[in-house]
Amino acid sequence: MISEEKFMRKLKDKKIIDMLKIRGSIGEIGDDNAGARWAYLTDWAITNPANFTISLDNTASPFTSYYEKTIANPDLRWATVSKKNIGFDYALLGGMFAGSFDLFRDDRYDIFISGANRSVPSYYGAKTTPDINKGKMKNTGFEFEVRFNKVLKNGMRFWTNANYTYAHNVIKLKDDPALIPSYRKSQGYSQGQYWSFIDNGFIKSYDELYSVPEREKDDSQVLIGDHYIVDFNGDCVVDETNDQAPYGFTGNPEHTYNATIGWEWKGWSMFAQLYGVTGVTRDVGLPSFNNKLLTVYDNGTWWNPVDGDGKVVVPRFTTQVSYNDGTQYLFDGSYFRLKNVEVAYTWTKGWIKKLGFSSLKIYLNGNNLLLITKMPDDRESNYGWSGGGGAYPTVRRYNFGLKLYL
Ligand SMILES: [Ca+2]
Repeated sequence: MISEEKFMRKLKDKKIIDMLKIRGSIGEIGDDNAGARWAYLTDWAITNPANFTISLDNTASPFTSYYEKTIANPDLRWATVSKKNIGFDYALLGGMFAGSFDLFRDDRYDIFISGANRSVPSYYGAKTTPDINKGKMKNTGFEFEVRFNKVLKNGMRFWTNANYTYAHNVIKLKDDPALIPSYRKSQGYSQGQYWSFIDNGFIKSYDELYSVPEREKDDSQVLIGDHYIVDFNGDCVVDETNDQAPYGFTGNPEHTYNATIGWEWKGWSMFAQLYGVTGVTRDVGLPSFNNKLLTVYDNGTWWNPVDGDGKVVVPRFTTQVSYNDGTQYLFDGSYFRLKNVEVAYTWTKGWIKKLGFSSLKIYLNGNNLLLITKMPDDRESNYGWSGGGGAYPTVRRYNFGLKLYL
């Protein structure tokens, strides 16, 4: 508590700094949310067929044969998170401003990687690869909060609560194959990073159609009006493994900001809450019927050969051409929202007292009144039904009501 120190006395007496506190913490926690239950035990199973044919006359062996179904890793343990945090709390100018600032860093290590996700050479002899604690991840960020409160001489009060959060994570180590190019590795990117085919607009003419890079799948079905998919690694063929590159951010916003602004005077009160996020990418597949047909979505105009314009690839009824998505369905998920607004009047004196109540509040409020975003629909996450299809849209609401307090 710096503000209690002697050298701060003057600033405190003059009501410049009311309170200033520095704090920090450091600690370790475990995370055991990983892996199969018996991964530390070797599991033997009966072969199929159970008795090998080992003799020259094709009769089965009288002995049951076993194979090592799961190779154990007896050293498996939980992942560890080392958490560090430093911050300060403050109050300034006689309580007019107050708030806090926090800087944090989490280092995760020994992250569980299942055998199926490990990179082992093709000549590895066993059927399954043992699980391992190997992954490393770094999560850093900061949080800033300001509260403002001012009461004027005539009793009018203004107040604000605002905060901003930044969080970013990086995979420091995962069991990526050593010789693949860096854009195909998880290492160096965030957990949940999107990978996508990269499009370079539309194929506009037959001349262009014949000159686009060949696709490994459905090449004969590519037509004018489809996406020109970039051959990212330059080997003259577009394929699933080599031509998807990191694109945009993850589904978790890196920047979150939130502010509530209010005003009160003689029974009247008003407040508005603003909320926004940036640094987020959303995969909105817009499926209708059984495919990404876009039939019921207003998602801009389809590409057309007349004016060579449009925003989305012309949908096909059943056969969507492979690798055609490009970045068409990956949206900048940033938004800015007027989340809540309320206007109210409260009676606390006079007739309301005579009726035997302590107060009466009449209010009109609304949720989600304004939204600024590049997204095709109003959603805050993709965590609904599967993949890009889910997420129930956010609703707009108006309420009018009264609250009577005894
Ligand atoms: Ca390629």
